[in-house]
Amino acid sequence: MTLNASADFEAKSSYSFNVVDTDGGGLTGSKAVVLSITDVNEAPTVTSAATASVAENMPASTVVYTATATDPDTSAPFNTKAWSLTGTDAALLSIDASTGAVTLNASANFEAKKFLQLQCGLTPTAAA
Ligand SMILES: [Ca+2]
Ligand SMILES: [Ca+2]
Repeated sequence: MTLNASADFEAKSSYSFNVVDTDGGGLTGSKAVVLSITDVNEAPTVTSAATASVAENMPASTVVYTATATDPDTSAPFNTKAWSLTGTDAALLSIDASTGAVTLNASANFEAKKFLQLQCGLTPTAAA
């Protein structure tokens, strides 16, 4: 028995079918079978923009960017979000692990630094 197409847990979590054996005399035996699809973790996609801007000298608590992501998975822990920052200027900013809100650690000075580079990382949290 083989699948005609790759199984997708999110689209269909089980398949039901009957297997039938017919002997040379025309008699049959059959059994109803339920095939369960096991959920596999799929990677999230970060959907928020690649650029953002904020006026210089804004207070450090100003939210300068909000990270968003979609995840093909529909149940925890495979669909939970935990945001973190990496990249060149990650140390100058903070991200809220649950909301994805990015704030400056100190007020940005345009004359000192015109661009901050960061990369939003998303890692699934461990199963509870
Ligand atoms: Ca999945
Ligand atoms: Ca996932």
